[in-house]
Amino acid sequence: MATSSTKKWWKNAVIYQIYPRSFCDSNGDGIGDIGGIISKLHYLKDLGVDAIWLSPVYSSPGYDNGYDISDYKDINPDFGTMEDMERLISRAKRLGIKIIMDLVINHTSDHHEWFQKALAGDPKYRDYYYFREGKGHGAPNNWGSFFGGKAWTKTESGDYYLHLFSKRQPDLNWHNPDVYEEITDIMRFWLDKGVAGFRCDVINIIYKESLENGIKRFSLTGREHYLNTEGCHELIQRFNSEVWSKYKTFIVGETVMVTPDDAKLLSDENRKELDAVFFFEHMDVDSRGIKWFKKKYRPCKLIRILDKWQEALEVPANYFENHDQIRSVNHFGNTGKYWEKSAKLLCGLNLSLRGVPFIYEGEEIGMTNADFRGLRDIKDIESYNINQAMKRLLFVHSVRRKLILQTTRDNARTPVQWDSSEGAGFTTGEPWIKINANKSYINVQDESADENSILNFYKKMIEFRKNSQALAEGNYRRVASPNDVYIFTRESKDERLYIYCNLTGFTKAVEFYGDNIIFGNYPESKWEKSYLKPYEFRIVASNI
Ligand code: ISL
Ligand code: CA
Repeated sequence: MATSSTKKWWKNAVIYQIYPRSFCDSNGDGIGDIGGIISKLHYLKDLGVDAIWLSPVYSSPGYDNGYDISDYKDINPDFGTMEDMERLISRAKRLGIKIIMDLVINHTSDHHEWFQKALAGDPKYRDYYYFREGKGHGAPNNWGSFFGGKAWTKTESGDYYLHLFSKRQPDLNWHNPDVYEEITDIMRFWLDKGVAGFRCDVINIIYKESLENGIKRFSLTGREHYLNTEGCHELIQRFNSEVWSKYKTFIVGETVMVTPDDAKLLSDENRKELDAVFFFEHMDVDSRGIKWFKKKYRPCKLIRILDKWQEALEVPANYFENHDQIRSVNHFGNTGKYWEKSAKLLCGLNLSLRGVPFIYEGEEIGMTNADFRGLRDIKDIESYNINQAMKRLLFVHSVRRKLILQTTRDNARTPVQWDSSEGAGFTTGEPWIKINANKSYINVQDESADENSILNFYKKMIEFRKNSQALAEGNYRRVASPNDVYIFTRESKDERLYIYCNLTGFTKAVEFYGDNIIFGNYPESKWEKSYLKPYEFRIVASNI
């Protein structure tokens, strides 16, 4: 058992994700920036967050909003300067808030100096990437890209380069020791500046074992050659022993397509790889293999998935939203009559599960999916590429429109609604992406003033979690899940809590355990012991 002095700082942390482009604009150019983040640090402090995961702010041409980095040691001028970044780190530190940077090392931008030199024929830099001759009339292999289409693009000189994402994001060759030196140097650069760790983008696919053809699949042909490879585990272990362990870091991996077994290997404390991982199974609860094709969401399935991951991992990274997913009230809750209740329920659930909870900007006020008028309002490169792919497959416009609008990542990328003014308090200029008209009633200003708002529920729930040993470090046990109701306990040495989550819009009869309702989104239900109201969340204390 770790004593309080050796205990890792992040074990009981609540982490808030900022997507800088959409958070707060300080200079009226319509793009969120570092100055905007600094201006909201007190807001975050007041909310109770311990750390910020900052989506990329590095230099970038912005084809994938910063997930295409052209200089890892500089800041995108849209977001500010290196001085602004240093100011953010030190101001946050003064408030006791840590900064976790996003680290995108599967690929760089095609504008990165390394790739430019490679294209110009410099052999040193060609070996930083995967350049290969085509086979017959086509690409070197049959791999598919995450964003639809092929994973190879032909260069002017006739050969091809590999990109698992867009053609603007060439994959780095992790077989090359120079790449290792460059990237670990970049990690040290930021850790020396005082950042507290990294969220490692698609970290479990960086090491390609071979470039052979993959088994033909409906999506992501080729993945067996790069998913969770032995070489990837070895690389992460080296990052850990040679760099991360020298600082008090928190490293969370974005690990795509992981199973609980893969995740255990990647985040087992004894293996010294990652501290925690993001899994995706619950995000895909309503998808038919490919996220663009949806099926009906069933709460009992969500419960089964969450329970499985709670059992499998000691410290899962828990989340219901991020910049790649639709808003959680649309996904798992209700945007009509039960908007407020369901947003509070999701808050309660996220913050009661075992692990490290992540809150995504705007989630704390119950922001909803975008109200785009059509495909023309969408900016995301993934949506653009999928639209092209669907066109090639002869999908008609109305179908493409429907499928893309309901799932586009831009649903989570509309500006944070700070107030009900025209620019939503986000900008005084023309926003880079459409602001949701529901800013009129979903906004920080109004919710701050309302004691019963979603925002204040978040504050209370974070505070509750902070003061509860059972929630912070207790064990987890599922009690039952009758009729789409999730009931589990969190228990520490001298505290046992029963957590009740009604994940439906109907009243549900439940068996009642414990003695005393101590927290919930229906404060008046104290006496209704055997029923849960629609989307009711309650915490019940019990004597041990
Ligand atoms: O968006 C997705 C599912 O909804 C994923 O396929 C996503 O592309 C995948 O999780 C990887 O995401 C990360 O890397 C991408 C970047 O576009 C995402 O924003 C980032 O979170 C490439 O760097
Ligand atoms: Ca700006």
